[in-house]
Amino acid sequence: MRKYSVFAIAREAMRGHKGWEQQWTSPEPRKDYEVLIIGAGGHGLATAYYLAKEHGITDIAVLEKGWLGGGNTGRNTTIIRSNYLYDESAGIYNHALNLWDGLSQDLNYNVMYSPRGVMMLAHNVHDVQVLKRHVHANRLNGVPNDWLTPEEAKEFCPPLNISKQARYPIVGAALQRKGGTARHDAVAWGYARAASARGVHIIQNCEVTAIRRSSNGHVIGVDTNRGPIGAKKIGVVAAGHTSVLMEMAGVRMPLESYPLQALVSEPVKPCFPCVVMSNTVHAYISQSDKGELVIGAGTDQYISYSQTGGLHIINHTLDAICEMFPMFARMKMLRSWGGIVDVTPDRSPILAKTPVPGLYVNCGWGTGGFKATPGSGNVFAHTIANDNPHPINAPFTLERFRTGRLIDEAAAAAVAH
Ligand code: FAD
Ligand code: PYC
Repeated sequence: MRKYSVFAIAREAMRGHKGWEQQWTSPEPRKDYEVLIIGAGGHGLATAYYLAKEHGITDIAVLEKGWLGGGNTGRNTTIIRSNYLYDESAGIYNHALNLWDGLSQDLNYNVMYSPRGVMMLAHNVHDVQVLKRHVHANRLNGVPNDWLTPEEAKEFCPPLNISKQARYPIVGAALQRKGGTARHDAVAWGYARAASARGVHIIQNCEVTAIRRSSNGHVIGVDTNRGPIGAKKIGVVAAGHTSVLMEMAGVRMPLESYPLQALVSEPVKPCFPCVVMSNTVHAYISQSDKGELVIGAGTDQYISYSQTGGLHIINHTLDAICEMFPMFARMKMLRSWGGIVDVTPDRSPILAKTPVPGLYVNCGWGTGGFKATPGSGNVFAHTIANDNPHPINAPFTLERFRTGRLIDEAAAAAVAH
């Protein structure tokens, strides 16, 4: 694979950009692989990349029913932070944050990670207590998080309305300065390109319709709309459709799938310097490098596999945005869309072996898995390669819903509560 560099850009500029290669190859599926990953979202592609890079396993196919990155990876509002409550979460989300730091260099692909600060607003005494508890817990785990007065919050984010007459008054805020955003498509494309360069097969338009097992229960492969494909190990990384796939192997998952929506405005000049989230009123906002305001809502209140949500949900979010940032009241919204998020009872993910030998699952990221993409792929690759979890994902088992050893992140999961 040719390296992207300033010299490559200059060379291509001189010859009309005719020499660029395909970013990843699209091979026909082989009969058998050592590892199959189901789902070419960020987590599945990152898993394949780290399997190849860190564990020397390159006989891998990533099977995707649609197009690469077309699931939640390409539909999210790209917020990155690690300000969760429990030690286990600090472990995994900080592992991801550390990897975001050098990801563009590692992949030789600009993922546009922008640590511009994520500020979470408190509107009432309960919010203050919850957010301060998070600030203290984060600091104990070495995760810098600052408590701000309303005036300090406004200084950090000038468009914020801190009037005491506001319908949602701001009474304080928690600020993780190292939080921010990255370009979601670039994350999927960067991992796909780097995995493909190491020999991984990325097979799009290939829907898995069955998971096949031998008489002793071990996985032996899958059926797809492009024929059967054999494998020694299978990783299911299918976000909102995880339950459907796991059912094919006879495993019932503790997951509910909900629509979650987002929308973008017409582009405007840079005016919004950070990311702001208000969990109480279900609204979050940042500005993309193109200038669009990127706005997200809460989950719909009903379970569904339809990638669209209720209009009243985004209406409520826009009401809240206009209340908190009155200067946006006359902006026009350009596009809205939905994704299907996979929510666990404790709002923490599952990255684990399963009761089926050779079958592994990475799911339950719900409304908040984009931020975890590099860390999740990294430790899930370890789990598949060693048939044993990495110490960082060891607590995120499937069994915890039987034993009761939950990691309850409902408050930190922000929109998934
Ligand atoms: P996906 O990207 O969904 O990939 C799973 C893939 O599996 C899909 O491409 C799908 O087509 C494929 N698949 C499913 N079934 C099959 C099958 N039978 N055969 C083959 N392939 C199959 N997280 C954050 O951290 N920050 C945010 O700001 C944020 N905002 C969000 C906003 C919205 C509107 C949504 C919907 C989500 C948001 N999230 C956010 C959550 C985040 O997007 C997800 O947790 C994350 O992208 C999940 O990545 P993934 O790779 O596991 O899943
Ligand atoms: O988990 O940070 C998050 C998030 C923001 C918007 C949706 N999820």
